[in-house]
Amino acid sequence: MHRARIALQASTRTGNTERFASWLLNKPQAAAATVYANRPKSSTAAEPFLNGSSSAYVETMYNNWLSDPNSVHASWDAFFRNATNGAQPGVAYTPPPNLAPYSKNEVPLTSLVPASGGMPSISAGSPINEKIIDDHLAVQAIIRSYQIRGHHIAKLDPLDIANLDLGGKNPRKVIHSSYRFDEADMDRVFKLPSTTFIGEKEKALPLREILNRLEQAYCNNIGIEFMFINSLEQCNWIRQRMEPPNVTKMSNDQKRLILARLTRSTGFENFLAKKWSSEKRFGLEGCEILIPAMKQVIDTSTRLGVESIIMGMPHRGRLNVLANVCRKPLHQLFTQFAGLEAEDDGSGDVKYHLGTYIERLNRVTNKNIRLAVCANPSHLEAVDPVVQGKTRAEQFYRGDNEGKKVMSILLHGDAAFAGQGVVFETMHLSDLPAYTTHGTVHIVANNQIGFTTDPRHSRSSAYCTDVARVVNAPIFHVNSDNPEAVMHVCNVAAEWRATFHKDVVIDIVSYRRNGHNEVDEPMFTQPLMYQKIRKTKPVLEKYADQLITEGVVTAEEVKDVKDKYEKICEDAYNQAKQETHIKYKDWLDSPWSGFFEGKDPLKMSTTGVVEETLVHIGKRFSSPPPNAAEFEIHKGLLRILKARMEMVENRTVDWALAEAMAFGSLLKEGIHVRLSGEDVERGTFSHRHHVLHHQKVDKATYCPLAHLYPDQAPYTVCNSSLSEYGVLGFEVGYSVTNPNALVLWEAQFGDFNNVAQCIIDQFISSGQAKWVRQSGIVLLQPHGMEGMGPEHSSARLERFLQMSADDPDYMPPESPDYEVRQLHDCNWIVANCSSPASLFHILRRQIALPFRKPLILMTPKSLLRHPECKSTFDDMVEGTTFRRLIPEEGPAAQNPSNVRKVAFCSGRVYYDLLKQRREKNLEKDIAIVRLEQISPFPYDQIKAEIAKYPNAQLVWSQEEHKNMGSWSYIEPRFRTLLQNQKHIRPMSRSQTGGWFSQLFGKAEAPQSDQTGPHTEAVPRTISYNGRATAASPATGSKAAHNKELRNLLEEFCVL
Ligand SMILES: Cc1ncc(C[n+]2csc(CCOP(=O)(O)OP(=O)(O)O)c2C)c(N)n1
Ligand SMILES: [Mg+2]
Repeated sequence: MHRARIALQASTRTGNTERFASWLLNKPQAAAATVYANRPKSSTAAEPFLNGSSSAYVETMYNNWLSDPNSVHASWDAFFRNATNGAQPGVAYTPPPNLAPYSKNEVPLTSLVPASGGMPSISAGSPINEKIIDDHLAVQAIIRSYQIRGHHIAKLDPLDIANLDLGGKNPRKVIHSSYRFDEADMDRVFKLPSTTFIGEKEKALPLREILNRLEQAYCNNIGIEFMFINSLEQCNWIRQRMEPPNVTKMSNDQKRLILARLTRSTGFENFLAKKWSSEKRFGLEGCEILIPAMKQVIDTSTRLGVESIIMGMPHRGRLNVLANVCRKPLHQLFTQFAGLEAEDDGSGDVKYHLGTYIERLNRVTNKNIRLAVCANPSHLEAVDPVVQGKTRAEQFYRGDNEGKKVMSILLHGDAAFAGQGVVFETMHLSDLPAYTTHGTVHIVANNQIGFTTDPRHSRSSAYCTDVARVVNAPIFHVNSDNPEAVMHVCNVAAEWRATFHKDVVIDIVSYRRNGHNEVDEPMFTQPLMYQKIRKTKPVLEKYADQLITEGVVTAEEVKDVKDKYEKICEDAYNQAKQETHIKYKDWLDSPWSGFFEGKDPLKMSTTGVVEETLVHIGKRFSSPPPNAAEFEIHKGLLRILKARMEMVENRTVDWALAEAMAFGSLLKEGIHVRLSGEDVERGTFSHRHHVLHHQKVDKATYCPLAHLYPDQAPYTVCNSSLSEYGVLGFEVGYSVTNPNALVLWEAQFGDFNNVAQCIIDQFISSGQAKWVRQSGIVLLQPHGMEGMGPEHSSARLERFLQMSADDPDYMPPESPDYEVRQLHDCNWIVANCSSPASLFHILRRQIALPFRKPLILMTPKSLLRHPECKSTFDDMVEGTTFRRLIPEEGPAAQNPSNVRKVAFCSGRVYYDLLKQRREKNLEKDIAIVRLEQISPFPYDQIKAEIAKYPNAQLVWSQEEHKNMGSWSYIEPRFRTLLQNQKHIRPMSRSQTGGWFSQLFGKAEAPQSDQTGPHTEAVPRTISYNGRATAASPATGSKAAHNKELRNLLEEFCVL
C-alpha cells in the first residue's frame, strides 16, 4: 500500500495534483487559452466560465462535439455552435432546448442558485449563472476524482501501517483541503451526473451527502481501480455495484456463513500448527479470509452457470484451499505429514505443490461443481498459463465457446504477482481468440511482504496488481479485516466475469502472522511490522465480536462452530494414522477417466495409413479454397500449392506435406490437433501455409486442414502472442486435459525455448514423475547449424538429452516390445528426424501409444526445401512404422565387412555427410546410420548395426559443438552397449579417432600405427566427429562456420 501513498504524496509535491485537480483549488486559474490555441476560429476561449478549473472537462466535451455533435448534451451542442459562430463571450450558452418538465426527483436549475453571492439569477434567454456551472462542474469533477483516486485513500491495510510511509500525513486532506467549496456550500443541493449512482433514485443531493457517499463507496475498506477501462458501459456497471449506499450490507444468514467459513479456515491452520508445529505448510494466518473469499467467488459463479473451475495457486494457504475450498478429504491431507511411502509410481512432490480434482455438490447453490487445483512447482506464477490452457481446453471439449460453464481462478502472492513476467504474458493471452478463457478471477493474497522483502523493494508500481491494468481488468483492493467488504467484491468480481467475460482482480490486503514459513523468524527483518502484527487480533475474533455485538450470533454459537470443526480435524487425524501408504494418484489434477482402462500398456497402434488417405489429404492441402473463383489467394501461394499437388501426384512428400498428412490423418481419426506458437500459421520459414488469406478481403481466410472430412476432429492452428513461457505453459495445460489430442507448440527458432525453460524443466520433463500426470505435448524446435550466427542455430538439443531420465549405464534387455517399453519408462522422447516420413510417423506415434509422453522434436530449416529431404508414400502407407534408426541402405550395406567406418548421426548433418561421401567416392567405405530418435536410445537397433559392420571404426558425427548436440548423451550409452559386446578384433589408434580428434573434434594427420594390430578382447569404441567445444552455440562469422563444416566433413572422410 505504501507505494500508492508515496505516489500520491509525490504528485502533490511536484504539482501533478495541480494539473490533475486544478478544479479543486480555491484560487483563480489562468484562462485555458492554450487549450484552444490550435482550434479553428472560435470564441470559446474567451468564455468567462472557461477558467482553468473546468477547461479540461470542457475540452473533452468540445472534442466529443467536434467528432459527433450528438454525443454531447444538447446544451453543449448549442453552446459550441454559438461559440464557433462567433457569439460574444458570455452569451454563447443557451438553456437546453428540450428540457422536459421536472420529474419527482429532478431539481430545477434555478433552485440550485446559491442564496448569497450576488450572482445574477437565471431567467429564460439570459446568460447562464457562471457560478452554478462552475460549481456543478466542480462537483462532477469531485465525483470523478473519487472514482479515479478514491482507492489511494481507502482504508485498505488491516495493520494500518501506511501512515509510516506517508510520514504522518493524512492523504484525505490532499483532497479535502482543495475543495473550492466553503462550509456554507455543504448543504447546497447539486444535480448528480449520469456517471454516478451514489444517489440511487435521487437525482440531486446536498454536497455534504455527496461527499459522505463518495467516501463510503471509494475510501472505506474497498479501493477500486476501474476508471482506466475504456468502456463506459463497464465503468457504469461497476459504479452501479459499488456506489449505492449500504451496497455491502449482508443478511444475517450471509454473515453467519462467512463466520462459519472463517472458523474453518482459521481452525485448519490452528490444527496443523498444533499437530505439526515444526512442519512447513506456508499457512494462511493473517489472510484467513481467503477461504471464504474463494468460496464466495465459486458460489456466485456457480449460481451464474459455471460448472467447472480450474484453479492455480502458490504455496500460501494451499493446504487450506484443498481442505476447505475443494473439500479434499482431510485424512488424505494429513497423511502427507506422516512421511509415508507411496503406493504408486513417481517421485512425488512436497505437499504444498500437489494438485487435486474433485467433483461435488455446492451446498449453497445446490449444483454440482468440478474443482481442480493444478499441481505446480515452486516457481511462482509458472502455473498461471498452464491453468489457462487447461481451462481453455475444457471449454473447447465442452463446446463452451463463451466460457459460461468453465472458468479459471488464479491466486497470487503480492510479491510474485508484481515480480514475475509470466503474469504479464498470461494476462496478454486473456483476450486472444485462440487463447482466451473468457475471463479469469485473480485473487491476490496480499500480505504486504515477499519472504523477507518489503514491497518498496520488490516493485516499482503503486500496487502489486498494476499488471492487470494493461488488459483493462478492474481491480478491487479490499481490507481483509472487513469480511463483508471482501465478500461483496468477490460477488462483484464473479458477476463481472460472468457479464463481460474479462479478467478481474481482487487484491485482499492482509498480513502474514508468522514468518515466511512456520520455522522462520520475521522479526529479523520486519521488526516494526511484526510488533504491529503481534498486537493485531485475528480476523475471526474481530468478526465474531462484531456479530455478537450485532446480535447475529451468540458467543456459545461461535464456540460451538469452532469445537465442531476441531472435532472433524481430530477424527481425520486419527483416520490418517491408520494409513500405511500414500497414493500420488489421490493428488491428480487431470484424471483421464477411461483412457487407460482396458488398454494393454505395451500395445501401440500402427502409424502407417492407407494410400487413399494420403492422397485425399495431400490433394485437399494442395488445393485453393472450394470457392476459389471468389477467394483470391497470393500468386506465390498458388505456385506452392501447385508444387505440392505435383508431389502428391508423384507420391512424394516434403516436410510440410508430411506434417499435414500426419495432422490430417489424425483429424480423420477423431483426434483434435492444435498447433500454436509464434507465426505458426504460415510457418517461420514460409513453408507451412496452413491458413490462406484472401488478397482483397480483410480477415477472409481458409484453412484446408479444417476442411478435410465432414466428420473430422477440429483443427486449430494459431499464431500466438510473442511469448514462450506463457504460450508453452498454456499448451502444456491444454495437453493434459484430454489424451485424445495432439497439441504442438513450435518455437520460432529453437533457441527461444530457453525463455520457457521453467515450463520445460518444471512441467514437461518432470511433470509425470512429480504429479503422475501425463502429457503428450510436442515441442517443434527449429535446429541446425546453417551459418545464421549464435542465435537461430541451436535448440540446445543437449539440454533436453541431459534431462532424459534413462540410465546411461543400463541397457534394457531385448524384447519384442523394446520400443514401447522404453517409451513407457522414459520421461520424454527426444528426436532429430532427417526424413519427412519419420516426422509423419513420430507425430502419429504420439497418439498410437497407449500412454502419453512429451516429444521434443528438433525440426529443420533449410531441409524444408532440400531436394533430397523427401519421402515417398511407400514410407508412410500401411505396414510402415516410425524407424527409430534408419540404417545405411546404399552400396556400403551391400558389402558390410568391407566398410571401414560407420558414422552414426542424427538430423540435418546427414545430408552434408551424404554429399561429402559422394564427392569423395567413399560410398562403399563409409556407412551412415541415422538415429531418428535419440532418446530413449535405440540400443537394440544400434547393436544390430554395429554387428553388421565388424571391421569398421565407429564415429558419431554431429554438426553441433562437442559440448553440445547429442555427443554427451550418446557416448556413455554407446560405451555401455559396446562393453556388453566385447569383440576380438584388431584395433589401431587411427581407428579410434585419435587423441587430437577426441579432444578438439578436428581431423589430425593420419599416423603410422606404432603399436601394430593386436587381438585382445577389447570393446569397440566410438569416437567423435564434429565441431570443437565452444561457449557460444554457433559462430557469428560465415567464414568460420564454413571452415568448421569443412573440418568436420574432412574428418568424417578420414579412414
Ligand atoms: C520464481 C520463484 N522465485 C523465487 C522463489 C522463492 N520464494 C518462495 S516464496 C517467495 C516470496 C513470495 O512472496 P509473495 O508472492 O508475496 O507470497 P507470500 O509468500 O508472501 O504469500 C519467494 C521469493 C520462488 N518460489 N519462485
Ligand atoms: Mg506476500
